Amino acid sequence: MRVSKVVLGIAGVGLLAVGAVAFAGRAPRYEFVDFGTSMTPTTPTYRAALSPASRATVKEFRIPILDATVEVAPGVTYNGWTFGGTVPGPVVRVREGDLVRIRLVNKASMPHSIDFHAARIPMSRAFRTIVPGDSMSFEFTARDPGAYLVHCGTPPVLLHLMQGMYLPIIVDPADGWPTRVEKEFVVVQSEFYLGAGNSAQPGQPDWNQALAKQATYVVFNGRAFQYQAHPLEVAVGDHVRFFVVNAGPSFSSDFHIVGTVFDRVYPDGNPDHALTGVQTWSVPAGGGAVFETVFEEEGSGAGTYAFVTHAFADAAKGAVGLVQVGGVTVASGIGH
Ligand SMILES: [Cu+2]
Repeated sequence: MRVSKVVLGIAGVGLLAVGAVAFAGRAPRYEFVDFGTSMTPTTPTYRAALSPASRATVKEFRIPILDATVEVAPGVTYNGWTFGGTVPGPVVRVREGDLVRIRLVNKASMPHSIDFHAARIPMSRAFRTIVPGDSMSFEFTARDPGAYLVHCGTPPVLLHLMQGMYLPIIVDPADGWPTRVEKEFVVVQSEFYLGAGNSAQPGQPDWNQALAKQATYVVFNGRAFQYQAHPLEVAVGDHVRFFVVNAGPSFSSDFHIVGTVFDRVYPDGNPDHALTGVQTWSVPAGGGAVFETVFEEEGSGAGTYAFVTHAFADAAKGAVGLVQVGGVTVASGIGH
């Protein structure tokens, strides 16, 4: 996770930067991340590689809502509505038991809101709509480990989702994940519905196309085909964990990696839901799951692998990427 401003629990440091800094012995306790002062990199790709959650037990996130022109396919721009200026918005990563504080600031031109699927909290209070120029704060304890969707819930929700208002939140289990991995990636699937128009201008939403579920693009992390040109990179022998969150608004993601089998899938991202030996698992719109596999020498070793939604009409519209194992050259003519 990109952290633009972290308050570390070093004695004598940080007290001036933010109020309410707390310490547990010498351990850092409070972290403040401002998604308004640094954006998630989206060039050449939205950054899919994840960093661990910090050890802070109180994590505060300032999330600005911004109108932004985003690139949804190579050379195709779109007038989106965003959390933090990118689609998807930034990754929020916390640990089970953490107190999560959200400060939402509406710097856009429309009323918006934010809905955390990982929160147990009255929606009437935390997920209410705020007008441009307004802000709001709420907090919740992350009680349920998993991979969750966060999205704008302002009606019509379909419109706010197809405009790009979503981000993933990962809640790591209190005792950590049951298995060790060398690499972690986040993959958020979503759809875009662009009406026909002047291709030189940023795209606009097509409401009727969205109602008819006729997506123009189905994408991973906001842009069609981006990880074909720039594959995710892992080493031979790496155990890899994928956090797959499906923002929809309307399609399932039938997540599959060509050339391997998932050792474990955790529906909802909860280790209590463990499945073993899985080829494809469907992540519903508004859902998430964790997928684990290993790219080991005696099996799925050095080479190139495709990750897709196995609903291939959707993969053909952009929801396909590559994993490059072992630094080999990406083969031409890959059939996915
Ligand atoms: Cu919105």
